[in-house]
Amino acid sequence: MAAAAAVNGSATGGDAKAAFGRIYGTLKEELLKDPAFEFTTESHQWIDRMLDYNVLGGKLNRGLSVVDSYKLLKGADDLTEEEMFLSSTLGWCIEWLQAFFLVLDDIMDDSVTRRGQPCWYRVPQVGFIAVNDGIILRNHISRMLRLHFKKKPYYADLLDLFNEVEFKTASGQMLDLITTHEGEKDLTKYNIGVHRRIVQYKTAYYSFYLPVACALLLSGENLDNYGAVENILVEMGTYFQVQDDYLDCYGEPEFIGKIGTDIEDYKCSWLVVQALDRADESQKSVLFENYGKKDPACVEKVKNLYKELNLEAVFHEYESESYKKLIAEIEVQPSVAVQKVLKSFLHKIYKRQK
Ligand code: GPP
Ligand code: MG
Ligand code: MG
Ligand code: MG
Repeated sequence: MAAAAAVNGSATGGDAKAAFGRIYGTLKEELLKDPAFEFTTESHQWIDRMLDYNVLGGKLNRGLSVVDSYKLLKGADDLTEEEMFLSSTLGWCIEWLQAFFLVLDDIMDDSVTRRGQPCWYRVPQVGFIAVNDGIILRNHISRMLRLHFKKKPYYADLLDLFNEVEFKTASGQMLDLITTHEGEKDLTKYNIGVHRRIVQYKTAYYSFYLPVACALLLSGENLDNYGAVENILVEMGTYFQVQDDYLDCYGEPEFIGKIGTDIEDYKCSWLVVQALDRADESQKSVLFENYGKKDPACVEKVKNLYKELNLEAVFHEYESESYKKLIAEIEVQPSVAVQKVLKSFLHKIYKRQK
């Protein structure tokens, strides 16, 4: 494979993150030479800048997890150059998917910053072109899969996996958005069941199930045999989105790279659900009057109520309970390699600060 030969250095040992990073350069170069499109200088520069701006700058947890999971399933730290290239390419496909979702999510959530810089649609000269860039990012995934996996026996399963996960995510995003719709705004509808449904679909499948499912397909496994693993990963993803909801309010914007908007956006956040559960009548009326308003004084009143209800402590309790439950579920899995994959993923996110 031409591209595999272009990977610098050995894929075995060494700095896995650096090797993963080098493969980004190879994939970008291939996309910028895509024979299906005749690039002008301007379009070449646009895509180059758009990719660096939106695909890079994150934690790369999802992408690197494909490589890590594949190594654990194989039971060896040493991958051949081709295995390293293919697992990294699938990892980057997930990072591209994440970039696609984030570019569009930031428009829908009216967000300001992402990964420490203005959201792409807020960059002068970008604006609504960001919508088309999102579509391009999504199509790049199909291009990369076609170029590197078309001859593989699991190609159809890979395409099906990405399609299914994308559908679930867009459906979760729809649930997230329609609960906040003008005319539908009703805090009494928010409860832990509604929250769970939203986050399971909008976050858990693409962030947790997808990386492990990619590693399983690459290892020649049939995903139909991994229903229990899927359930655990969806649980883990639910916990991850609760952390995201917590950090939206309590994370330092300079540190997490984004400014929270959940209170202003009337989101069915885990925090508001916990507040509704614990509030007395007068505290509830503070929520009804102030939740979902852009006015910073209203946002402050909601945050003060969260403090009064001690939601930080409620979250820390939830966090350690979730961890214990997940570990218990993982430890009854029959395959030790699968247990390692799941534990490694959990340890990447437990008590994360960003
Ligand atoms: C995270 O929600 C969910 C997504 C990024 C999925 C978006 C799906 C689309 C089909 C566009 P979030 O709004 O809480 O994330 P963040 O806090 O990072 O903005
Ligand atoms: Mg958002
Ligand atoms: Mg959102
Ligand atoms: Mg969020």
